[in-house]
Amino acid sequence: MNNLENSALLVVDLQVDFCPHGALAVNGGDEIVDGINNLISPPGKQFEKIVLTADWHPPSHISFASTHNLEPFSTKKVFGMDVTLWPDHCVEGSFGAEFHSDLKVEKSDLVIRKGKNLEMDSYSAFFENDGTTPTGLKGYLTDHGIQKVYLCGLAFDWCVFFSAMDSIKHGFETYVIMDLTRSIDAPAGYALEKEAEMKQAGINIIDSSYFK
Ligand code: VGL
Ligand code: ZN
Repeated sequence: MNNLENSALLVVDLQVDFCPHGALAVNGGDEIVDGINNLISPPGKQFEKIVLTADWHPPSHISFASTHNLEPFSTKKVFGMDVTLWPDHCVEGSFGAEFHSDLKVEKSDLVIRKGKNLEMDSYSAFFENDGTTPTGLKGYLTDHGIQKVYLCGLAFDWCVFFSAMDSIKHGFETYVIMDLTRSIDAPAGYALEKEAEMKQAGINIIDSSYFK
């Protein structure tokens, strides 16, 4: 096992709505749960901190297509910015907002809920989409001396991508565990572009075999 001192595992949005049959289902979203559980409670050395994020929106959230009477996956200018509109998903307190029932939630140190602001989405686990409103995750990690962040979860090309980009931008050595993520990939090829951007930014793309 690699040295996991000063390392945190960030499990992004492993929720019912992002798994098959969910409101914003990501292909194969449920296939990564066992592998993530193996990292959450391995027999040997463990991550210093395990953080789960939950996408958590109020009803009529600005990111919902239904709020604007538009089609899911269309875009709209909101306060001068093009935003992607989604099916209603991860509504606060709903079944779809719950973590996948097999996820070892009990082993986690912190749960960050994001996207709670009615007027602004938050793809990143660190900052809302204005890039400046903090979720508190950065403070938590630095308070605990975390230097390395390992990301997995859903979706690779949205919330994992933005979280990883913020992680490296704020000085954490950053790793994305590729086989423990899945992509929305709409339009096709989008996920590959995001992967290239991450590599360009200095993010390490690894596989869970790295921890063997
Ligand atoms: C996500 C779209 C909308 C994600 C969340 O978790 O990747 N994507 N909300
Ligand atoms: Zn969302």
